[in-house]
Amino acid sequence: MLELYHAGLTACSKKSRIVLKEKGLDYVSHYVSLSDFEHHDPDYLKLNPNGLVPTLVHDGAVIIESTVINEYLDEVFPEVSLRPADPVARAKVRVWAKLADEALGPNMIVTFSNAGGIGKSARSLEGDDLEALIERIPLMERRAVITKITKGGGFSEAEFAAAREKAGFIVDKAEAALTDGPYLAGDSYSLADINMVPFMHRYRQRVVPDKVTPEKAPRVCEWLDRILDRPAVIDTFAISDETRPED
Ligand SMILES: N[C@@H](CCC(=O)N[C@@H](CS)C(=O)NCC(=O)O)C(=O)O
Repeated sequence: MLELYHAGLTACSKKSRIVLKEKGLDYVSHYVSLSDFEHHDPDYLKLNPNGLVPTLVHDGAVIIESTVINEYLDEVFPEVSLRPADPVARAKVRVWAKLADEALGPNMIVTFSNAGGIGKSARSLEGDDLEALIERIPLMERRAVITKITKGGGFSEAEFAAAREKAGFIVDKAEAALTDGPYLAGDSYSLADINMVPFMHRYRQRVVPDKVTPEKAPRVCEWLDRILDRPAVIDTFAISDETRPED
C-alpha cells in the first residue's frame, strides 16, 4: 500500500503527487495542514523527523525528501518510466533534481512572507505560544525562518533580491537547457520536468514574474504551459479532495 503525507498545493507536495498520478498509482492521501502546524505533531515527526512534507509510506517503509521519493517511485514502479535509459540524459535528470532542491529557497521566502498560509498562522501567535511553536521545529534553518518572520521583522530587501537573483539564475539555466530538446533533460519527459514544474509555476506567478515572460524566457514559458497541460499535472494543481483552497 502507498500512502502520501502531503500539503496539497505546496511545491514539494506537488512534485510527488505528480509522479504518483503520472504512474497511475493508487495511494492513500493524508493531508497535513501546515497552517495548523500538523507537520510538527509528534506522530508525524516519527515518520518525518525533519517536520516537512511530503512523506511516502510504502508497505510500511518510510521515504522522505520529495526528490528521493520521486526516484524511489520510479525505481519501484518502472512501468511508466520517468527517467531516460541513456546514462548521459540520466545524469542531466540528477542535475535538475539538485537544482529543484535549490529552487525551494526563493519560493519559500516569498511564501512565508505572504499574507496567508503558514506565515500568517505563525505571525498570529505571540508569547509562550510562539516560543512553543519555535521550539517544536526540528530543523535549525526552518526555526530561523519562523523566528525571522515573527520576531525578526521579516526578510530584508537584500534577502528578497538574493532570492530573486537565484530564481532568475534557475530560469536562465532552464531556458538554456531547452535549446537542446523539448524537455529539461532532452528528448523525453522525465523527473527533471516534474521536479521543476511546481517551482517554475510559482516563479512565474509570484517570485520573478518579470523574468518568466514570453519575451525574456520564451522556451521556459512554452515548456511550462506544455507541462501544466498534462492530465496528471492538471489534476495535481487543481483544488480537490486532496488539497485545501488556502495553500
Ligand atoms: N527538501 C524537502 C523540503 C520539503 C519542504 O520544504 N516542504 C515544505 C512544503 S513545500 C514544508 O514542509 N514546509 C513546512 C515548513 O517549512 O515548516 C523535500 O523536498 O521534501
